[in-house]
Amino acid sequence: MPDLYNIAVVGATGAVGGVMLKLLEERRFPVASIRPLASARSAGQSVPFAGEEIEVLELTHDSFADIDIALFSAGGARSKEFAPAAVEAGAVVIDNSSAFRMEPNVPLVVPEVNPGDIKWHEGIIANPNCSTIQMVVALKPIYDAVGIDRIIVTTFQSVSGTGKSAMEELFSQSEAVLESGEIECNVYPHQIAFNVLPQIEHFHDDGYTNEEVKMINETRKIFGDPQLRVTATCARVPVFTGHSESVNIRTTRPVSVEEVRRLMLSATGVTLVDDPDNLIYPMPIAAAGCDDVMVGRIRADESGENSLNLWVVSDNLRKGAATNAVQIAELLVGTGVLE
Ligand code: 25A
Ligand code: L14
Repeated sequence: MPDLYNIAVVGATGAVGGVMLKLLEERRFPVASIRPLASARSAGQSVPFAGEEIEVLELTHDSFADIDIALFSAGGARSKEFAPAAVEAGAVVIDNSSAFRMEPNVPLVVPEVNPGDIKWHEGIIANPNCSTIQMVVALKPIYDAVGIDRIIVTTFQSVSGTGKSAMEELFSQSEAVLESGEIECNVYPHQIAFNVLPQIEHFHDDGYTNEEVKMINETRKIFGDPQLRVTATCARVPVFTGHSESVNIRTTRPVSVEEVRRLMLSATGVTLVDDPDNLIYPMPIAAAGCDDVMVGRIRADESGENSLNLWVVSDNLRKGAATNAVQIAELLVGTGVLE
């Protein structure tokens, strides 16, 4: 096994790709070389890495010679087209898009929850949806210690999940509202500034949005529990970074709020932020820039048997995307699965 690895970042000029580069540096990943890849539009620009400016190259089928690990975050269509070429060239792909997540031969991994699943990869490991990741990190300790048989989740998702263009849209619409200017909608179907949209991605025939369907299916796959009852409502809110979630669970045996708090305190990747007397609870502006998932507002739901409510917040560009992908790369390297 080499000591240092050649890493490609596909979508290096995007919102998630930029954080991936930052995290490889921040977490001192054993990097031999970095190859930032993006569309022809961005080729020739440079991105910062470890005090240097590295030139962005155009993504082609020949981009992956000598690459050990390729981190993809340029949308599903690019992953479908280029991930097979990366695998063919001998790289392991960690894919942040939804392209391969539900493929039976592709592990869908959250290191705090199902690290062992990376072992059966055949070249591609999928990084789950941002909203799914933060929810399963928070629920894993309860799932293991107590058992969960039903999850009802409502999300309040920031615009950075859609990419830089959506962040620009929230900014320019906010300015337009405050200055009585013209509102332009290019990324979302309706105004997002000073509004809430109960739609993330397209609608399926049953009335659920694609984001809701992904949360349901991915949660079952990550827990390895196809019978788990899950329902989701996903909404977009005018927040730049950090997704919030109201999570209601029914456990398989009674559990006290105190016991859940203890589980959260000892869980990896979770910070308990739950002090209502001092008005302390998780919020996106506090979670942005952190790798942990913040959990608070833990309380019994007396309307149902063995039921609880939690409020879960995390930085969607970090744990929801780039941090999780880099942690998968660390697992690959640390456990020798790369060989
Ligand atoms: O297809 P999906 O799966 O639904 O994903 C859609 C988008 O969601 C983001 C990501 O946006 C993706 O493009 N995304 C995906 N998974 C995510 C996750 N888990 C996620 N976001 C959060 N969590 P993004 O803005 O973060 O990243 C876009 C990156 O993809 C590169 N890219 C796009 N097309 C490409 C390509 N790379 C190679 N080949 C292609 N054909 C893109 O690079 C960026 O790195 P870029 O060079 O195309 O864009 C550089 C800058 O240009 C701006 N821009 C984007 N589109 C246009 C544009 N400018 C002009 N015209 C455009 N049409 C952007 O601001 C970008 O930063
Ligand atoms: O990775 O917030 O499946 O618009 C697709 C929708 C990422 C977030 C995924 C959004 C998501 C994105």
